[in-house]
Amino acid sequence: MRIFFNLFLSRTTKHMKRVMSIQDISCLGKCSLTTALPIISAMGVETAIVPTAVLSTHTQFNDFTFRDLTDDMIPIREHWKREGFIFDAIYTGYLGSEKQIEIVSDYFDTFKKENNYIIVDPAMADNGKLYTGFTPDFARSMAKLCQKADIILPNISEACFLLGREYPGEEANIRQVKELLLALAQLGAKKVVITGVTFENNKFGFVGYDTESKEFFDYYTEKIDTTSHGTGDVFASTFTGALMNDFTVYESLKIAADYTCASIRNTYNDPDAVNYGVNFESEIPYLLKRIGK
Ligand code: PXL
Repeated sequence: MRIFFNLFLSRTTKHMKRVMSIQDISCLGKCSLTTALPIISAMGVETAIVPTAVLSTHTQFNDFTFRDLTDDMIPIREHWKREGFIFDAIYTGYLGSEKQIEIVSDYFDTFKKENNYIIVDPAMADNGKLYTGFTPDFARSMAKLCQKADIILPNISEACFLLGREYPGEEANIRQVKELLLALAQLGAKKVVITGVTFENNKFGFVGYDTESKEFFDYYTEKIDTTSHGTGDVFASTFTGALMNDFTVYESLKIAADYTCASIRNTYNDPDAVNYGVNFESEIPYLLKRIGK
């Protein structure tokens, strides 16, 4: 009877996936871990976190505080290794220093498995400019980290800094974007995706390249005429959550694009919206419907 019951259970309940997310906590500002945790958890996926720093706000504000947690990163890894924890994905975002990138690279070596995903969002630049505190050397270290990823998710600015290239502007044409993708593929990740690209006819979306099939892929949503912070983190978190819900990489990217667009639209239509992040919270019911939950 017990065996029968267990067999029945194993067919009806799927094992809960576990993601490790390594990035900072910006206490106020709706980005990095305060975006990844709610989105991935809402999608039904356990989210273990490695906080790399605690900031009073993200770095688009003036006078933010910054407590560096580098010294905690190695002991956390060692403890998790001793416990034998297994992760279905490791998703990294904003990292505070070259030293932290080195430690994250060791996390990848420790926790990489045959069938888990390493997702690197090299969150470090926007509109052709590196975020406060970052240097071209930091971007070069980030490029080395990308080598170990299954999927990288830079925007156009980040792609250019990873490659040490001139920034062509957010309205780069498709030929320029494809050329950037082929150069990014040389860094070593299996799939490379440039997010937040804008083309004529109000198109806004992503273009990617799969180094195994040697194929490009893309997808666009409506372009909403506003500037928004934190959308890269909403996109990467949703992508990770969708992948953990067994959608393909391409489907997961489309779900991420649709939810990011819905969050931007909601913010645009909200007269009381804050300008330091998007209303992703209000669109969580839409996201769950979109993934069939
Ligand atoms: O959303 C990217 C991000 C994450 N973390 C911190 C940031 C930013 C963007 O500015 O400053 C601390």
